[in-house]
Order: sequence, then structure tokens, then C-alpha cells
Amino acid sequence: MSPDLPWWHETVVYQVYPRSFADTDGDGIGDLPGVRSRLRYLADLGVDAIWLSPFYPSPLADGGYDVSDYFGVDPLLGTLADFDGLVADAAAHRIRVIVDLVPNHCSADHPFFRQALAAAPGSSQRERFLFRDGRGPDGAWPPNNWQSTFGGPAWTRITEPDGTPGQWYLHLFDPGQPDWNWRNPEIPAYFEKVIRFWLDRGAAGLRVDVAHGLFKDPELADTADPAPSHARSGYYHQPELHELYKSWRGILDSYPADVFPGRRTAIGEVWYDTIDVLGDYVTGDALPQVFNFEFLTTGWDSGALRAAIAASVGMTAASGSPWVLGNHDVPRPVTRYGLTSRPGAGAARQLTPDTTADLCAGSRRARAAALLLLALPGSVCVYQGEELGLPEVLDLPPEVRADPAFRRSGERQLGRDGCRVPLPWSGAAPPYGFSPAAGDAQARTWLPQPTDWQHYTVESQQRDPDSFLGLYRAALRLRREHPGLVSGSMTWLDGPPGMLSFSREPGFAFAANLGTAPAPLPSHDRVLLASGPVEDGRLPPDTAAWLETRPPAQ
Ligand code: TEU
Repeated sequence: MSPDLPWWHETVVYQVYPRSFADTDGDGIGDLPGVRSRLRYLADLGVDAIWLSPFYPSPLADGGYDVSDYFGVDPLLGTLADFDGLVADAAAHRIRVIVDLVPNHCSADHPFFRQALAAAPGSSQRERFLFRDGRGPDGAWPPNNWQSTFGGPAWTRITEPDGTPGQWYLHLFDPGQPDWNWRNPEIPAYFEKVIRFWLDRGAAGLRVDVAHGLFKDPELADTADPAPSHARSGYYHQPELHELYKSWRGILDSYPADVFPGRRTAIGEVWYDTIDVLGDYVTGDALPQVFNFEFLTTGWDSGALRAAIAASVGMTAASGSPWVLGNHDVPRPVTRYGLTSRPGAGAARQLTPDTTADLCAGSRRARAAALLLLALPGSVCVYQGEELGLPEVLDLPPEVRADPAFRRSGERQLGRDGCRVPLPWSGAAPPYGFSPAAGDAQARTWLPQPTDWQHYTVESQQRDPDSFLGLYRAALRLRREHPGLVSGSMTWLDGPPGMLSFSREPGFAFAANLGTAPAPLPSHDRVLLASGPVEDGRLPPDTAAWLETRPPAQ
């Protein structure tokens, strides 16, 4: 990598969902000391930074993305001192810590929202949120036709302090997540304090939740399509975002290099209908990075993947934006790529209760997809458990499911709990080392782990170079070492139908066979790494290989 580029180019960010990573106090819920205790594992894996999904105090209406105190740590997950200790220990392992900023909405338990409920319509307390009178007789209908992402109207009616039916407030997500009024100057000022608070504590950057949200159409007018797609609309991609992100960039850039050289970053979670929208967010002076979600919206199809990569690699490489194969919001890649109950393998965002998957095919493809993603220019974000090849847990009992999408969809969508099951670390039975052994009593994890996960544990995989973990470790090591992967720009190579191949000079080529028959590898000197067996220079279906294309320099 060029020494002039910021550090976040070509890095590997590992997403930690703290409640499901590692539990040190035996309550079945992961915690910050748990993350701290597993830094060695992350360093051995070869990650450069961790992004912590929210660890703030929260009543958990949406898995922690409903924040009731932006300046604290949920007591179930630890303390501010634990956070500070984690940052310091991570630095000792050369790992940066990125925190999750949730600026579109807070929790209905946030003191400001409680104050708003207790205050009168039109008061300054209500002006921090989006309260409106209802329409229709006695204001009994929502103020507009917007729908919440999790199902149902995006508005909830409150009872006024005097007991009468009152105003409505906007929530693009769960009713427990009231949207802030970003057109009120108090709100940007408040978030500036939040941002500085975490940067002052040594955070290397921010992951910005729903970065395409925040500002709403000032008229709050009905939209033609009330269901929140990710297109530009009354609630997404409003023009005021650019000025706001410029001001945040100013804050980030004002921080001196301390433990690590280089500036602080922010990675926007921007959902989009067409990828070109992302360019507006990362131009020069706005957000440093955005997630590239093309792998979440494109199926296992060589033509579609090539087109998606070609359309986004320029923006991605220029900004060092991370490619994403999975996160806490989407079904695990192994399951997505193996879906048998519906077509479009690889692109499913939501699963239904009748979902079935072929995990053998899914695993082969997820391994090949990982090698593809890790061979592209730009950064990569790996979601915890992806490196273990964990499948989505499809059969969680309804009563333990916590994602509001499950109940608000009338249980027609499974929701996102299946990719948030606590990690298996060691041993042959739950809790697989996630929680400390508690005598004979089996510690109960907040979401139950499958009883057949003994072969997915870190302990069992780290002995096996052919395991998922072995593949990720080898790939991350080569990514750091091979000159073609470190800085080479990419050139597509021609190949037989179904083959996806490109070179990165000097000396590297990638090939994946997405067809149904074995296909010849492009010309090469040596196979550096492969996602499955490669014989006689032929790549079997659903397999990818990293190739050395000339002898290493003497
Ligand atoms: O997700 C934002 C988002 O755009 C949603 O559409 C998301 O894809 C969701 O999974 C749909 O079911 C972010 C967070 O990543 C997510 O976990 C939160 O639920 C959401 O914001 C609200 O904070």
C-alpha cells in the first residue's frame, strides 16, 4: 500500500457483535471483557481493526441499536473502564477499535425522549424528535403513509400527560427507536459531543448506523412508495447529509495520531438501490468510507458478480471502503449461498420459516466467495463467525427470538437472530466455551446454540488447515504479504463461461468457477491457496484459487 494512503485502505475490519462474542461473567451474554480476553485470537486471525456493534445501555428493543445512553456501557456488557482497557489491550495487539454510532434514532428510554413525552406539543423537548398531530377524525390516523422497516406504520401515537390521546412520533424502525429531528441544531451539537467522547477515549473511528437516514423531508409528505426501499425518498439520502458529514470529517481529521499513526475514520452504513449513490457519501471531504454491500444483493452468478464488482471497485478502492460478505443484519453466507427453498442464492436479505438450505453447497460457495472478496482491492469487513463458516441458525424457538422484525412481520420473516447466535469457541457441547463452565449446570446463552456445533468451534478448526478458519488465516496472511494483493490494481481475465478471473500485478491472479463443470485455471506458476481441491490445473465448480503468476523475485 502506498505510504501516502490512510491506514484504512486494504485493511481487514472484524465486526464484533458484543452480546454474542464471548461471555466472561457467566450470564450467557457476551461482554467487553470477553472481547478483551479474545484479542489474541483476533490478532492471530490477522485483523487490523474491530468494529463493536452497540454496547451502550439499551432496553434491547432492537438488539442494542436503541441507545438510551450514548456515553455509557450497558452494565450487562461491562463498564467504561472495560472499554478503555479493551482499547489499550487491542492497541498492544496492533488492533484498532471502531465504535458504532447510532444517530438516526435513540431508545424510547433515552432521557430526552422521556422528557418529550412529559412535555407539551410544540415544546422544545418535543422538537428534538419528530412529533406531529395525526390526520383524520380526532387525529386518529398517522401523519403520513410511511412504513417502518420492521413492519407496520412508522408512527406511534402517544398518550399526552393529561391522559388524552395525543400526538404521533416518527420511528423508521421499531416504536422503541424514536427518530431524532436533525433539523433542530441541538441534535447535531449533541452528536458532536458523542463523537468526541469516543474519539477522546481512543476509538479509531465510527461505524455510522443508517447513515443515509437522519434528515427527513421537512414536509414529511406522503411518499409514492411508503415501504422503505433504499431509494432516495422522504426519509433517505436527503441532501443535507453532505454538509453534516463534512463537519464530522472535520472533527475526525482534527484528532492527532496517538497510539496509532494516521487519522480517525468513519464507515457509513448506507443502503442503496443503485451503487452510484455511494459516491456522494465518500467524495473528498465527506465520510471516509462506506460499506460495499454488493455481495449481499448479488446472487452466486459469475456475470452478475462481475458486473457488481466492476461497477463498484473504483469507488471502493479509491476510498478504501470495505467489501462485505455478511453482517448482523443478513443471513449467514453459508446458508444464503446454499438456499434450496428459493432461487437467487446469495442475495436473500430475509428468510421465511420454510427456509431450507444445502450447507455443503453453501459452504463451498461461501469459501470461494471469501477468497474472491479478500482478493479484491479495498478493505474487507468480516462478521464474527464468518471465519468459522457458521451457518444461519434457522430453528430457533419463536419464544427466544428477539429481533423485532420477527414479531412485527407477523412471524412471516425469521428476522436476524439466526446470525447472532453466540460463537462456539471450544468443547463438544453448548456453551462451547462462550460462557465459563458453571459446575454441572450448563450455562444458558442468550440465544441457544445448536447441539451439533462441536466441529465449528475455534478449538477444533485451528488444528485443521483445511477448515474455514484455516482458509481465512492463510488468506489474511497472504493478503498482507503478496505484493499483488497489497497494492495491485485489478484487470479482468477472459475465461470459460462461469469463470470469474482477474489479475493483480505483480504476480497474482484469482479464479473462481461458478459454473457446473470443472474448468481450466488461467496460466500460473503455482497455486497459493484454494477454497477446495484443485487437480490437474482444473478448478472444480464452486471453487476459487489464488495463483502466483510468476516466480517470486530473487
Ligand atoms: O440497519 C439499517 C438498515 O438499513 C436496515 O434496513 C437493516 O438492513 C435491517 O436489517 C432490516 O431488517 C441498521 C443496523 O445495522 C440494524 O441492526 C438496525 O436494526 C437498524 O440500523 C436500526 O438501528
